[in-house]
Amino acid sequence: MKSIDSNWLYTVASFTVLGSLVSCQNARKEAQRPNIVYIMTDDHTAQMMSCYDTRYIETPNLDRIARDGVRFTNSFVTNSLSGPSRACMLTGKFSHKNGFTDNTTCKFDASQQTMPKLLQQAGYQTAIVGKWHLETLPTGFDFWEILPGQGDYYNPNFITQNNDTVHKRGYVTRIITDTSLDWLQNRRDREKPFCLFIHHKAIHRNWMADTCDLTLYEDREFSYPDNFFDNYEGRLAAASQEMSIGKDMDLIYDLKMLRPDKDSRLKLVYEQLYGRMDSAQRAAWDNVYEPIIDRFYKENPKGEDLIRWKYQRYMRDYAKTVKSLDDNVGRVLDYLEKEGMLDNTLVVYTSDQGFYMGEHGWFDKRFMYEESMRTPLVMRLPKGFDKRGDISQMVQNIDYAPTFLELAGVAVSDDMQGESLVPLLKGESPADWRTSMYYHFYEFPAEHMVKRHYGVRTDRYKLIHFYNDIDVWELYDLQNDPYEMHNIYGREGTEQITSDLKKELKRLQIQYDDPILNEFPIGE
Ligand code: SGN
Ligand code: CA
Repeated sequence: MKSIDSNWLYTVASFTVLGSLVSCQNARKEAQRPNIVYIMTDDHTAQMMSCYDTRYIETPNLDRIARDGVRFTNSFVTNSLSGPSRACMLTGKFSHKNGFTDNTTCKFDASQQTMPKLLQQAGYQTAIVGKWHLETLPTGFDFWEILPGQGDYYNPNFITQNNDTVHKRGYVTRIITDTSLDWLQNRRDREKPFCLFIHHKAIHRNWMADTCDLTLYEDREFSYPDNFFDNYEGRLAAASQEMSIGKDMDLIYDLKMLRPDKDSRLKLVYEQLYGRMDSAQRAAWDNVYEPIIDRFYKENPKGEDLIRWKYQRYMRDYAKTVKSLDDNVGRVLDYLEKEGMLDNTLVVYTSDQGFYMGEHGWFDKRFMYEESMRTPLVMRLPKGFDKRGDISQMVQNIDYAPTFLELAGVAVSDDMQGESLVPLLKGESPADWRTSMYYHFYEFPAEHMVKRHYGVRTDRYKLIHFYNDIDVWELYDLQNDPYEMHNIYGREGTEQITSDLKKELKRLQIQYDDPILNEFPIGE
């Protein structure tokens, strides 16, 4: 067992003592153990959060968490995809250890050790509402209500604990928040501390906003990232993806340009989603989109004009979808404040990964490049944690499980591969904090066609090996080339850096016990 700092925590043993007086004291102690509200969204990237990036939109409620608490400026995932990311955070282990390497072939082994199970054993009430995406049903939660698969934005179905499917009317972000607040107010055991996961479907593709937000951002012209028109020179894997706004973004499914006489690859899927709306929702929808559709087919942009038009539509729809999320996070914060619970609660806001907002001409994620390897992470801290402002150490989503456990006074099991962030939340700067990170993406061949790859990132450099149907290395100097446009692998003068990074990569593969090392042994 890893040691835990217990000067303000209570030992697990104390919770088993019986007797009315003692249980009364215990209730008081229980009330002091911090609660955890862990809000995770889908595909919400730091570029679209004003506490990280002021170029595009405003997110006042998310910024409120950062302003009152801490903002991690170097927060990363280990495998940039939904299911894998969720499995990493539940287990505190890399994908090759928790078994959930990709969305298409895996089912989560629900019998394995997870952070909510350990919290539950230590007397926490645990709950999850929203996106789950792990194919098997949740275990380790006292209460759960999850979306089937990706779920729907409008009038979604939920799978409930007795394995029923219930149909709910309304917009998914609001419904997930309503259910979560209802659990907090009416359904939990108030004698126990709790850990509540509020896991949103938004802002996943195809970015359908709530009816009340549809008119927002329509007059805004978003600026283009410098590498919007990228030619992928020297980057073979980047050249062969299928996630480009120009080539792969669907005019009807992604951008809502539905007209009976027009066709597209994903038209049918969009018609199903559109068909889920009731007449009032559809009227509000059509009211906004019909004039845009008319203008689009009349003006009929082509070439670069069309790509720019697609980008503007994409940015607007994504921004509108964030609005509901920001508002609903505000509702949760207001509730905790009103109930006097904010000071004894860790509120976490993060995403299952980052996302491309036109960088390299893309949407989607998967690559170990910065925009998708990163994920936003802000926290409001319970009392006793004085750190405020930025935390710049490199952290990964495998760190959440050990963090929540240490916070709850539960020993972190040795087989967890993440590190507890508690020292950072206390304002400490541990001398032995990680100086490099490991990454491994598996889902290929699959949608978007991002090739399998693994690699190491340090403060300054990134080394990536793309494998499977290719064998290509990439090296980036993040200081001189922060947007990863120049692959300098094999260039004269990079021999020492490359050899040091390969050594570090091998060290990490051994430390984390990734069997890929046997397939592609790294020499001395
Ligand atoms: C769906 C999307 C993809 C997306 C994956 C994974 N296609 O398959 O664009 O990359 O989910 O996303 S869609 O046509 O169904 O919208 S993840 O966040 O769940 O991993
Ligand atoms: Ca996602």
